[in-house]
Amino acid sequence: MNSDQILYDIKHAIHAASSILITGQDVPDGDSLGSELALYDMLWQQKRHDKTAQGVEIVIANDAMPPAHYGFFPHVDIITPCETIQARQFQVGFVLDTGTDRIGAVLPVLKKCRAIITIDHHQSRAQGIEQISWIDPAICSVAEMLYDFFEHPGWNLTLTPDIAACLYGGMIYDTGSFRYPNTTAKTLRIAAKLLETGFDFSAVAERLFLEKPYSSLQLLSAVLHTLQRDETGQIIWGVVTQDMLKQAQADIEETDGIITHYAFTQGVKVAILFKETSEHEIKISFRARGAIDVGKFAKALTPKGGGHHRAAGCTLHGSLEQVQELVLQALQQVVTRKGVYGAKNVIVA
Ligand SMILES: [Mn+2]
Repeated sequence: MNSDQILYDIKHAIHAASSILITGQDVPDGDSLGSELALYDMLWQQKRHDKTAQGVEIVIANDAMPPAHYGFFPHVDIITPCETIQARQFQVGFVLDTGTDRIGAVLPVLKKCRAIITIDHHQSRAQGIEQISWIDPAICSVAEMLYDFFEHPGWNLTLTPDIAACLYGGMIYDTGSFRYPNTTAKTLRIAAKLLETGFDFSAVAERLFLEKPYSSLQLLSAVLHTLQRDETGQIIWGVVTQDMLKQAQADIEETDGIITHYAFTQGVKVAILFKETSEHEIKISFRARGAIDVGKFAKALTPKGGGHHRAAGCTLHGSLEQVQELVLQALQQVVTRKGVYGAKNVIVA
């Protein structure tokens, strides 16, 4: 089904709905959050235009509340804590920027919805319970996908500066400020349209990428001290332990973006950050340059892993040492193109 028809279907699905849930990644990133907030305003606009807004409730809820550094997004305070909606029922549920397998404690609430709609640009998320899914891995961000609603004949929407700020935040988050190869000419044309609304785009970029609490810099410094490379210099990795977080007085969310500080080291094909989220749970981020598809690699490690060709992640259980050894050995096979690990093929791009 083409996106033109899907947008009509989505409009039809929300028309009669008097309660709508919007969710996304368990811990929302810049694209997930910006897209949720933009969609919230868009749905209200459409419902008001259609005169079906009377008595309607629209709720945004994620497994975790947005990390504090996203506090600059317009109306971010409307987000509802997940605990408070557990007993609730919504008619329509949107899942943005992830699959239904990555929304944590919102899943039981979502499952009660009469219609589930996914809008996503990841390649490898589990699907199955949606009535409508619009998945396009060729598009850089869900924020960019949402812009299509503004140009669609079935929708009557006005691009406000607040919506533009949310979409712009999502787009620059997922394209590294239009530097990654997922950026297209269309991405930049959309960004230009967003800028025309007059929102303070340099403030959005500053708050997303530059401004950091002192604790984040302490943590960054500690992680850079843990960096190691394999013999070939093609794999680089760093670690975050619970002790390091305590020492830096930092939250786990403050690890966001640290990997980009070393992912572009000369000669490196894959960068990894191992994060000890609890004693036996290690969250792993991957960044790749070149042919290796870390999205496929993460999924080969564990079915819940995945992401994009160049940026992906997964969670494994075990001690930091065990998980590091397993991942590094598997990746070594891929980098040296031997290509197999254990009984299972680990994908070579
Ligand atoms: Mn995204």
